[in-house]
Amino acid sequence: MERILLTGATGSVATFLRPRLARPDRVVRLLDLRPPENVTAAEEVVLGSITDPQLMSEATRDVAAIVHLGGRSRESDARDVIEANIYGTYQVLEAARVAGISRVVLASSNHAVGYQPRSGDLLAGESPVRPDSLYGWSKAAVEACGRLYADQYAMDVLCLRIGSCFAEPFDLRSLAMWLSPDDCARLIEACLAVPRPGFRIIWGISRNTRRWCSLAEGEAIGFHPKDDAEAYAPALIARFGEPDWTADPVLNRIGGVWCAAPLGVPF
Ligand code: 15L
Repeated sequence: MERILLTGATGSVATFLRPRLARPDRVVRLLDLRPPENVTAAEEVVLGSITDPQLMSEATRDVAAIVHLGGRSRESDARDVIEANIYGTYQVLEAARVAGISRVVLASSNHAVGYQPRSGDLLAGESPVRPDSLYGWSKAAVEACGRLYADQYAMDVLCLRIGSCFAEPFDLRSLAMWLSPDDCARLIEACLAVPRPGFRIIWGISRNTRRWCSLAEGEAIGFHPKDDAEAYAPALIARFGEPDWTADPVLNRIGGVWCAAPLGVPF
């Protein structure tokens, strides 16, 4: 029986993933500050903070791999993102090392490179960090900490620059950045299955016709997304108008509206 530790288990991405990660030969251990709902017989619950080393040592017992989605998922003040995302990810990686867990999947974000202008070329998975927010900076630090553990301890650390993971695309930007819940699960399964990947940075987006980011790094580990936001384009364009990908300040950078928001202010 394979046991996977899923942090941030009550968050929206984990909620999409839980039923999709269920396998007859797998137990998913759910870690969160708040109790998850509708826990199945194939799930276990650990309540507490990823920043608590004692709790992390219990949570990582008999675990084969960690999918780390916990921490802040939006802009917040500096102390908050440093504690939850940077220190929290360090504790996850350190607990993994101590427990002998060699595979960790880290939720990074498109906001680690949010200031990258959209161009004709698809943005590579490992494009240089260019955060658009304190949150984006914390995700750049998450990636750097993952690289440190991969280099120093030969761990397999896969950082996912997740786009917009929602049930459906909901605005013009998400025609490019959508990650469907099914493709998100495909991405996690590929990260868990690929033999000895070392350190990777991979875009978490679907096979969107209007995508700005490369799928090559994902395909290299066996992630073959199937969904395409284009199916929603007619309705979204009817609602919001034809996208202007070059002049519109929300649409000409990867991070969209996050680039124009004040730093450290939750929105
Ligand atoms: C993220 O990183 C956030 O966690 C999520 O809430 C969305 O805002 C997403 O990026 C996005 O860019 O749509």
